Amino acid sequence: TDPRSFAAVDLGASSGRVVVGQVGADELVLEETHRFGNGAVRLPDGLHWDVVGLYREVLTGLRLAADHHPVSVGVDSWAVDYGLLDDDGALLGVPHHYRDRRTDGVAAETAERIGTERLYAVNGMQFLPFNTIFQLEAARGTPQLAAARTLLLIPDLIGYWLTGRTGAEVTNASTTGLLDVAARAWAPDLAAAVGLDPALLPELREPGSVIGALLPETARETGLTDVPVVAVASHDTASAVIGVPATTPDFAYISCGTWSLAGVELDAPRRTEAARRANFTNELGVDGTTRFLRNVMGLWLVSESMRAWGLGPSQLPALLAEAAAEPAFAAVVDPDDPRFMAPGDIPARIGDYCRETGQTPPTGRAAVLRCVMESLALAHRRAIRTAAALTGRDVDLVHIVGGGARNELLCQLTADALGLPVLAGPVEATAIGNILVQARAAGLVGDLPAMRALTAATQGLRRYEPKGPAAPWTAAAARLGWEDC
Ligand code: ADP
Ligand code: LRH
Repeated sequence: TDPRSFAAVDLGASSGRVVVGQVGADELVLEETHRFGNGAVRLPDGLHWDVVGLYREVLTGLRLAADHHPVSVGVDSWAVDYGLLDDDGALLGVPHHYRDRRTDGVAAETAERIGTERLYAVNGMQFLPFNTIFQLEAARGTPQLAAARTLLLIPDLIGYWLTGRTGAEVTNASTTGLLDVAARAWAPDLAAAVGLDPALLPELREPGSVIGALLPETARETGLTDVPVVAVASHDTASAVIGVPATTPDFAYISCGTWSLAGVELDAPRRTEAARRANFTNELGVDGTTRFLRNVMGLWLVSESMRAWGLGPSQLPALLAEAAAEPAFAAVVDPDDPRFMAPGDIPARIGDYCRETGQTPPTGRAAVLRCVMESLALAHRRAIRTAAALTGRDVDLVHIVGGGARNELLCQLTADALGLPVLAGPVEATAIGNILVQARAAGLVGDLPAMRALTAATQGLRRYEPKGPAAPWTAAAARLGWEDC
């Protein structure tokens, strides 16, 4: 079969892009046609996403992609956030950003009320304050919810605007907390528990199914004729894990961007009491797989520090080079401390954390970055070791994909902290996963191992061997009270 092209729309929390992938028997070549910034917008009622602005960028990207004659389009984005449609299909209000504070307090209270064990037994989700189910509790009684007829997660909303078709793609639906993860079906009683009419939850669809043709006006605007929108693994992390170039069974992965999503792939959800206590999630993947992982605060700590310093992303590599020359283990923080979640002055909060834990706060930007890199490496170590212990997997290699694969210091420190080799890349694993699911729907690639073999054979990867003694990492973990790893 001749190679064919597919257009991936990948919306991350810090940037969005439209990527065209040409896929053949031994071929996977990417070309980015458009990249644009993304981030929170503060309005008087809290933090939001500019979804209409994002949609305009999507249309621009698709217009540029049209020159490459893609045979289909797929959309993925960050998880959990949603828009509401009224009876006429109009968007009700501006979707909230998951870092908005309206779930403060509400989330824990709601989990307690429903029962944390009961919740986990059904939805298998780690407790994060912004899980959709808790956002809906916080939104209970608002006029928008009263008028709403349909709830759409962000990629499904973009898909609706492109095609006029509603639905809920299942990998992303599994991040709502409203799904029975074993049945791969909505759990109407959980919806009812937060006062949500289950009728708002659209029909579930599986990756690889056709969503629909572009509406005549979107086809005209983008220059894409007879090009369907295909459901991909629309949770960006689900697509990223498809894009992990694993060729051996005992791998772990870290999808490292705004968040570090660190864990292993399982062939079924694992909802043990130990997994619940360790706050491990069971998110659904393609082909019946489960992403058994933990959220680690990730490069948000870097991008938000850069913002506080008034620096742009282009200034990061030079600052990281300076951080690499800073003294090791001067200070470490728990990146998942709730104080780091909301936008604001991250370097000042790191200073506070250090003072409270009897450490000398880092002074200077390079020292702050060094502290963040070691803290993230330590959190990676804890997440991967816990995943291994909870599943009995003898992890022998850690894949790092996403923007973090460009961060040489973090990749090396993660290898050192774990005492395991790290294979870094591809940076655009999410777009690759998006494209490969479309290519499979078109009959061009085989199963998940075949997709991964194609990625491994065609994408540039870099290997980091672990260096240095383990003792300082164990001591640093103990400083955070993490004796168990
Ligand atoms: P998301 O999809 O969550 O928006 P990405 O996977 O695109 O995130 O990763 C973005 C992050 O990658 C940035 O915040 C930055 O820390 C890191 N990054 C990007 N380019 C580089 C680079 N040249 N060197 C080091 N880190 C980089
Ligand atoms: C990463 C991600 C992650 C979710 C978070 C809200 O972009 O989708 O998997 O936990 O955003």
